[in-house]
Amino acid sequence: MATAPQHVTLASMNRDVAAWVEEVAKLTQPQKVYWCDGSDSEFAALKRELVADKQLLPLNPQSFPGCVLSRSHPSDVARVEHLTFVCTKNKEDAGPNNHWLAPKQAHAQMDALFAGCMQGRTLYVVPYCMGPIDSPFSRCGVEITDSAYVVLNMQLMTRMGHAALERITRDGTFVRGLHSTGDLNPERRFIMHFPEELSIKSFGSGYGGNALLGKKCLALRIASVVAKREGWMAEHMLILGLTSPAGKKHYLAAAFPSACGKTNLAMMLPTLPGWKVTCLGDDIAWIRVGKDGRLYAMNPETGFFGVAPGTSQKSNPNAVATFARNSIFTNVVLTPDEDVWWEEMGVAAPAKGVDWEGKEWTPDSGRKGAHPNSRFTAPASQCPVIDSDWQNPEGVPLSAILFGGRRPNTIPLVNEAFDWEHGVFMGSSCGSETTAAALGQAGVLRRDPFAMLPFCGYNMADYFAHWLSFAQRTERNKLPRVYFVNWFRKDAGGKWLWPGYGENSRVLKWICERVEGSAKSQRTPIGNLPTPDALDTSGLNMSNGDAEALTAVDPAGWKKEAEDIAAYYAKFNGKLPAALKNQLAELQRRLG
Ligand code: O2Y
Ligand code: MN
Repeated sequence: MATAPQHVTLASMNRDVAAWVEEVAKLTQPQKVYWCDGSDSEFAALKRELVADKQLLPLNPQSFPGCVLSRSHPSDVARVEHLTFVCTKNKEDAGPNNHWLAPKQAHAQMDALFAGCMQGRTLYVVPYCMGPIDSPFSRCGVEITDSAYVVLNMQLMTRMGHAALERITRDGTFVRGLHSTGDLNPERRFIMHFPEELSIKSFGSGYGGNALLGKKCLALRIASVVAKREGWMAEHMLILGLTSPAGKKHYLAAAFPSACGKTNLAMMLPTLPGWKVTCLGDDIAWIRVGKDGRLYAMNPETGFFGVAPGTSQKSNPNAVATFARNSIFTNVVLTPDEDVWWEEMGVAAPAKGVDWEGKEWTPDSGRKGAHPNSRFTAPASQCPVIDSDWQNPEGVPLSAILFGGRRPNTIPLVNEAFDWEHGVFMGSSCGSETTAAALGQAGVLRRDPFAMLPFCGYNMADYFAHWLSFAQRTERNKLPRVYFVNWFRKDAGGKWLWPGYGENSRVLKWICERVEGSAKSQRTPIGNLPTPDALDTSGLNMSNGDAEALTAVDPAGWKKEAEDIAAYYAKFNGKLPAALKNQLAELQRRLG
């Protein structure tokens, strides 16, 4: 059969997108349809338009050149897990980890909301590519949205516009993402995923993960399903490069639940002399077996959507340099000098300012100026320690995978898995204790396997099995070593045992030396822990008692931990892989 000339194939592919746009326009009835080309001039013009319309506020061009401030609706400030659904034909496929609706019912419910919702508004067509345009491992989507703020954020966070549309035409497929802010009524807010159709419908929110459909919706929930089918992994992980004083470089990926410092670790400034961290990504990693049998990781995003409060010159100097220009700030304080400010920014609070809700604010007003989930959106290319391979179409080979969480007791500073299965067990038991600020109830342990609980687009028991399957997809000695880290241990009096931030380089050093076979460890019932002298604590002034508490096994705490994991596993109703049940039984046996 003769193949069609190139231009005909291109036109027909564009017609696929155009036909869908036409169908959506018929339903939503916008005043205008605008196709985004992704150019710098388009970005600048859109920003000017929003500033003229007072939807965005320009910041001081001397201190924050090219930056703007946005304020979201006060009811629309974070992801909404209770309103996020995975819509599969069989409920079992979505699993106990997802809210579920039958696709037919979900479409009917969403289409009723979308009917006529864009009247008087512009419908923006945003073609985008997650991953480098020239990488065979990238995946594309088209987001239709009526929010210009979303368009600007998508421009920073993805490869968006003309090149992406060309790639879609070459691929012959794309994920359809339909988004409208609607009337921002929380009663009419839903984020629905249709992994079997490769589509997403999001209504009623203009914020972050709910509205930037390339991020959590495509790159994690939809991609995790595609990855399972195709034999790769879509993970909630940062990727970093670590270079030793001797010039040896290793790449690490790390999964921590939200609010456990992924962005800080991803671009950390090591305190250990001669060690260097370079950043490839702070939130999402797509991982696959490379030609040499090692696991290769790629960041599908092009920007950072980081939490502002707590980000300071001390906690994350590289983030501060990254968002210094061409960035979007959302829900932070505006100072009288047209600078931005937030709590724990490491800068004195202004005597007065305008808070995240647009109200006059003073530091003694008794309320926070910035919303705790306020954000900066900044281009990854501006990060002073961006890795030279961050856009490598093949990704980078991983030497180690880290899991972690906020665990004030029991869990040691660092623990090495005995083998891949034990590493998968560690990932499956990942969890974090809530802080008072987060949920109003401090000290509650929320299990968040692989930090993917809100993002796994299918049954988590099948996801565990998928992770285990990598021991059969390549040679075991090619797999990365697996570690569990915990920067958040406290002593009985509630004092932090570990300084964290740049000092975490001491733990990364031990991990690299383990990978190279030079660091010492002791085999314990819970894993391989550093021997007391193996961890470099020079200059920390740490007491022997504290150092020991960080790297010792607490048998009573671990027995309780094992019971808690067993209770969590019970949620999977007999679908849990036998290998994980064995891991738990073995842990209990070793603990006696
Ligand atoms: O609250 C939101 O919508 C953003 S959530 C988010 C943003 C960037 C990176 N990670 C997360 C997350 O919740 O894991
Ligand atoms: Mn995240």
